[in-house]
Amino acid sequence: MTLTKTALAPEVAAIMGRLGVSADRYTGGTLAVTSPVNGEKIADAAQISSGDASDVIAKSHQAFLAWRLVPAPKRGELIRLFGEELRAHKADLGRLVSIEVGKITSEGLGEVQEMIDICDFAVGLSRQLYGLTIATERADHRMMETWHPLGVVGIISAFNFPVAVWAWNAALALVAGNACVWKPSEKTPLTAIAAHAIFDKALKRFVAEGGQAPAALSQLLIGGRDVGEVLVDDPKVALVSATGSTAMGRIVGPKLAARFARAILELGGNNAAIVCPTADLDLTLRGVAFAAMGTAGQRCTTLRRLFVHDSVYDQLVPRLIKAYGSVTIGNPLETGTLVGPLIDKGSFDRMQKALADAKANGGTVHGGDRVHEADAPNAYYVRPALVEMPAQCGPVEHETFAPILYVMKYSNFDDALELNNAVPQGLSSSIFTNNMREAEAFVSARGSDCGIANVNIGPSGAEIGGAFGGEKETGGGRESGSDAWKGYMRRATNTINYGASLPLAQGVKFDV
Ligand code: UN1
Repeated sequence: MTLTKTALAPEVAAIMGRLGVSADRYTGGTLAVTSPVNGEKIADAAQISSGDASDVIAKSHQAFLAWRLVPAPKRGELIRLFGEELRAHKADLGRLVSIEVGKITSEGLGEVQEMIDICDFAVGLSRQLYGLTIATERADHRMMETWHPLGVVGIISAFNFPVAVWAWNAALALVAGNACVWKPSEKTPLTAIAAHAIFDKALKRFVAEGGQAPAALSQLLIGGRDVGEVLVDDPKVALVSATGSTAMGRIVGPKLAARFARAILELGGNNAAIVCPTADLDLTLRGVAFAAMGTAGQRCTTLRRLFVHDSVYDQLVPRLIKAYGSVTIGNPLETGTLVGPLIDKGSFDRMQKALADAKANGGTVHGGDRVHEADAPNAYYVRPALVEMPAQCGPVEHETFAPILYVMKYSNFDDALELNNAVPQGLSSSIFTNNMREAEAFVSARGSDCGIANVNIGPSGAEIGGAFGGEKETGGGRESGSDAWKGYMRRATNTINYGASLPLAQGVKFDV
């Protein structure tokens, strides 16, 4: 390990320089940024005041009024260029994600790939913002629906996907004809500044090629909670898409509802997998290991609860415990590392508290201890924890954003289904089985109640083509693929009379 010897601040400056970001954006500001890789301070980002944030939103609204008039396929051209710029700068942005968040190299790059993928999707979508033509009961009439741009879209993103989740929202919102204002996590301003600089390159090219795009089309607010509140409360913001904890959603959701604004909420997950008697245990082992330990347990889709049939428990669980004991934990910038650091001390403390609670509830804890402390006293590396629990109780019912996998035995399939659904969260879920009846039941109406239900794949690592989101305390929002774009547009129903008489619906007579 060479954690303390890894000087990251100069590398951050070099990356920012290549992306054309001026140093005053990330030095001399009031928001200290620390890398979880070694606990080193890597930047002091400049923050915006809440008063200035209101001005940004007002400018964004002006930008929306112009952008909504640009034909959607032309709007798509801007996103095509954004995808090109992301491809050109993938290595730098991916590396910065690894430095600022502690993701291993392939996951840092994967995050940028997810941005590229959503750009490709949005470009195609820009020619497919279809409405229906609907049969009308009246002669010489036509009824149709049209989809129009909505307004200013506020995007609040979390530290764990510091740039991809913004891109999911921004790419769709922009082809839909909206303007965007982005408030990233206070823990990840650098990747936000960098990603936005890449977007600005695309915007410049678009304008240079004759495209009509206002400069304030997409804006970035680096600041604290007060700035997020401005975004949530401003009547000019038509939709807020917020990713984060359920606690955050409980504050943001009612505020938006009170002013009848739209909300897309992506909140906590507490994702489970059921391992059935017929499961391919080699595949299950790999699926569980990635879903539970990948990204150091810091995905909202991370596998947190595992229900193993008692007939295969003794074959699978000892192998899993072995994998937990041997997984490579360390510097995420080094090849071969599979588990990087937790984001900060708060995260480590919450993990230790959950493990103590699990023990108090009769759990047997494997792993979970801090590692590399001597080498990097200000960074928080942990061995992922596998906890054998006697029942689904105590900390198992809560989301702890750390690599803890609670493992429980079951003997009856319907009981396992019930346990899958018996938590307040409803994001992602999965089943490992080769029994067609179990697989189909799991994805049926009586099966998993989550927004994502997978078969023979863990709950994490979703592609952009599907709608992403979950039910219950997860918030109900959908982002990314499928028809999630409809959440970023307003629908108008139009009835057009091309005849000379005026028949009223439902046979109503009103002759004056
Ligand atoms: C998140 O953790 O905030 O399904 C999003 C996945 C990713 C997205 C996760 N594609 O793991």
